[in-house]
Amino acid sequence: MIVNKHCRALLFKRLPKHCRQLKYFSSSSSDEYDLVVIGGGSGGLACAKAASQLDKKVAVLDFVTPSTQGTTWGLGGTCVNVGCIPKKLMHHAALLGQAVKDARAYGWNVSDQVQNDWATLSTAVQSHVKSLNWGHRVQLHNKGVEYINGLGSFVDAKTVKVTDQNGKERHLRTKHAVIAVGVKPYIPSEIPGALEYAISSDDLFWLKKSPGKTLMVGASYIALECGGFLNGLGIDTTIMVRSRPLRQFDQQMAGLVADYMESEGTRFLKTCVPVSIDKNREGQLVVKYEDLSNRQIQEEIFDTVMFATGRHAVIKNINLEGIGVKIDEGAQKIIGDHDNDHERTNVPNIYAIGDILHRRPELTPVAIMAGQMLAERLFGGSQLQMNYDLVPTTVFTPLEYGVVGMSEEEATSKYGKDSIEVYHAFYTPLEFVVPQRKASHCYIKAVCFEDRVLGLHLIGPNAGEVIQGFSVALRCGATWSGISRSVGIHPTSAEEVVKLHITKRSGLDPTVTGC
Ligand code: FAD
Ligand code: NA7
Repeated sequence: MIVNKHCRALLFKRLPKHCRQLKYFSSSSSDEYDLVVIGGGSGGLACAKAASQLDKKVAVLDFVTPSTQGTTWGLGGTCVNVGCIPKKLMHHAALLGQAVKDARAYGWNVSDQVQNDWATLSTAVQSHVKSLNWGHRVQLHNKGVEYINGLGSFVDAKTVKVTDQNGKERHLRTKHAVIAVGVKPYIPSEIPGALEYAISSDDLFWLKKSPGKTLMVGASYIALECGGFLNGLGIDTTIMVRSRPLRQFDQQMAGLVADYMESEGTRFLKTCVPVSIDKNREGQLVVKYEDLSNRQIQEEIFDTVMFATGRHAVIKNINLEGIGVKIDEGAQKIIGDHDNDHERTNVPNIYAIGDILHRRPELTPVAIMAGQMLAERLFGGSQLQMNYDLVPTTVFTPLEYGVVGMSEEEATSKYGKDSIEVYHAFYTPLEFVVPQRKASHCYIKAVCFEDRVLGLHLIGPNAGEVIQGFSVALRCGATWSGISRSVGIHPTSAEEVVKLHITKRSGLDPTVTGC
């Protein structure tokens, strides 16, 4: 591990006593490894730990290149530092704001002046993230993985060069290498002022001050989630949509998610794109944007502009070309699936996992499971391959959208409109009734082909919790008749799934009434 003397002493002091007695930060005696993992995020850490548990000599390299605004963070990768974890905590903070409003109707004496304090929230979120950074270090140590805080690149297929932040180099010889370098936010550099003045999700969670009036550019899940919680925290939020929201998801569900956000006060600038960003004398951002429907250019002032315009791979600096690892030129991602192994590249001892692997879902549990299964295949005699089908996910917008399986569009294009059956319902979560919250966007649909459930979609509170259970059922082969003969748990939103009985084809009103 590369740390300066001062840091080493500091870190050592903060360790629990039993750990201090061990030779905690020793570097390895020789630089020959069974496995070197480049990238200490969700996938890389999981793979490194699993390999080490199988008694292999493992090193994991992690290096955070600062964001365009100079934000940097600790060990653990995107999910821990600038992704799932801070995002879900801020989403929860916004939900609490809604809960406080609802509480009045339930008899709580709550002031009308309830406000969120960004500094308190972000400090709490950051301190949790830092505890996770530390936890990862301790876990690596306990599992015997060598952590090296340096940038990895290939010298040849069996040699990885690590460069630390002071430019000091070290060469590691390894039997196997795993590339788990993830992807980074993409900000279109052709928009004048974008790189200079705009932030990305890499910065948002680390802002010390409230972002103030915010423009969110992009309309996929990161834009909607971040825009959703900002608005829920009481921040003036505008989302700029180039084509349509959540383009990669079921479009009926996407429409409901965005409509609900709009009805709750998030402003949507539809079919618009930014043209330029400039800073005025007061330090605010002057955004020129084009309305694509009438080609008119407009101008508006914001305190913060955030781009959530996709995430791109940054792999130029690891010398894949030099060692002949094939990438998809368009996506700049690594192509796997060699020799019937999903994560194997065309170079036999080199593998890729997580977001950097071409055509795989960019999700933490996917990266973790792929990493663990790879280690078990490499060193534990397993032959099991990661199954990338039926991966569930949730968009943590103010009304959450949980999904597993196909969208209605995908099912229609694969099986034909007449062959699929869509069961659906608009339902009212019981907790919405007392505060008279609008429930017109709480919706469930199951997309079926014969007795197979191809896709299950749910919009409503705790959608992620609900869909996780159903995704297990689908993975275990649950059929539509099996689900609809299951007994519900009353009164829950999840029971509405097992109660679905109205088909779209029937044209009957799908609104649930009564118990
Ligand atoms: P990462 O976690 O990105 O880790 C890669 C690591 O490698 C990084 O630390 C990087 O700095 C390091 N690195 C890069 N190059 C080098 C190099 N040459 N040498 C050394 N180190 C290097 N997923 C979910 O499942 N649920 C969610 O709710 C969710 N929310 C998200 C919200 C946001 C805002 C974002 C941005 C992402 C979210 N994701 C979510 C996606 C999730 O974070 C990623 O899918 C996951 O982190 C991918 O893991 P990984 O191991 O492939 O890469
Ligand atoms: P996505 O899913 O790639 O979506 C990018 C969004 O940004 C999408 O709404 C795009 O609109 C929009 N976009 C892209 N470029 C521009 C420009 N130049 N101007 C305006 N709008 C633009 O990115 P996310 O960051 O949300 O998610 C990253 C990944 O994480 C995603 O691939 C998931 O699989 C996991 P469009 O729809 O193309 O018109």
